[in-house]
Amino acid sequence: MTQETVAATSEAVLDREETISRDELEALQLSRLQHTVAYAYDRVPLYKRKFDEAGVHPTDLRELSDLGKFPFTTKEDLRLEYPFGMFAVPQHEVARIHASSGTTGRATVVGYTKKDLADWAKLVARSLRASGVRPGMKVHNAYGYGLFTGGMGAHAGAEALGCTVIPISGGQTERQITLIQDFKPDAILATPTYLLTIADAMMKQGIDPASTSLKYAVLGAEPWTEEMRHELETTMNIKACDIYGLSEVMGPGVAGEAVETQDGSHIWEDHFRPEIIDAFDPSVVLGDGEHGELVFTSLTKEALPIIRYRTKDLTRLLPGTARPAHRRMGRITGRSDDMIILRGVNLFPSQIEEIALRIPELSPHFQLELTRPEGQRMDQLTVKIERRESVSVEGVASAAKVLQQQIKIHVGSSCAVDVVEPGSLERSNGKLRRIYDMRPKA
Ligand code: DLL
Repeated sequence: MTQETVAATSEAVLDREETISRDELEALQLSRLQHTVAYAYDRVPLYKRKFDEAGVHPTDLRELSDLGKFPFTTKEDLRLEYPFGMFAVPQHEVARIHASSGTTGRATVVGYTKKDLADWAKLVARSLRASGVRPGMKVHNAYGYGLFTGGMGAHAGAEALGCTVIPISGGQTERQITLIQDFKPDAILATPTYLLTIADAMMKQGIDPASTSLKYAVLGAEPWTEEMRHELETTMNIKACDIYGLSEVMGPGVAGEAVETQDGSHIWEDHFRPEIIDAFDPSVVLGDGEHGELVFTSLTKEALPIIRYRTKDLTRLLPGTARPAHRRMGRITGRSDDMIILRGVNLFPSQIEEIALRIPELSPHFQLELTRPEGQRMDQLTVKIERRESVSVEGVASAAKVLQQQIKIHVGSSCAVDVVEPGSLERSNGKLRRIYDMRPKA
């Protein structure tokens, strides 16, 4: 059978939990939740202490809404319990460890039992399948391998689905292109900005990115917009879907997007119970459709059960579509700690991406610089953005003005726009840094 027939003929066989009713799913959530809070209380001293301090006991969880009585867990808790204080199983039962890079403080360490790894692989497989990937396909995995959960998490999921995995990791862009040309993968897994780097490098080599064998991309690990989806889909002639996750909750595959609807990632609610809270008043749990901070409780994890983890990701919950029982998450606007407050106006890099990509002369390569000019009390935002290769230097003067005006209209803040030469801004190998804060430290 050729690759084309694999893609065209194999109908997706869904997990039973993907097709159950909302009532059945909520009953499953309740029993798993009751088990998880009791398990965490009995096995992790931090949870026992926090529950006791808040005056709640696992037996208080009688219905799903009772979860709101339980205390939150934060990244700070994981840091304070560094390295293994939050593990609920003895070390010999921990089959794998991952960790955050720790560039902004102590690393956060997470662990998995063999069963956790199997569940994780199943959920990544489910996400990839939802996004169009099928058993038998070749999958080029450009998420970084190592302590970051992206590479190995995506790898195990693609293997579990029955794909042929090409474990290239992030970086070495020239080599990525050679292997895409030679191995002819059907799908690519990468951060959206790294896929952009690859497409860009192809064009520089005179290769049309739309001419490769790639048909699907499953992208995540950083915020991206509908405009970026459109950019990547048209440049590369692919279908691009979202995959979401975070190491503290599991890794990639907490939620995944269906290729037939492309309307946001379905949260796999048989394994995670999501809530949206008011980021400024966390005691308020918001209803579906309302914007706020996403909070997760794990329902099946053994090594690191996580209760009401504050992700800092800002989004909203929407009803399920392609998988009706599982709610979707809206696109992540940004993280509450990535929000720029510029002269009283809140701003996220994704808003700039959305606006810039609607201006044909401007490329998706941009960065935001925050400065406080000498002797001034006001902060200054400069959007540095590359012009498209096809547009002349003279042709971009008006585009810069349009960007400035559109930011003023849609975001409400004044900024400077500096259109720079193609290829002059830093490219990503994984998660791209968009914000450069050069303001003097207080
Ligand atoms: O980035 C896990 C992952 C790997 C997800 C590969 C998808 C693909 P962390 O390094 O712990 O884990 O970073 C988690 O990245 O809280 C979000 O802020 C952001 N993030 C992850 N996926 C998305 C997405 C991995 N699809 C943090 N859209 C999260 C927007 C995302 N932001």
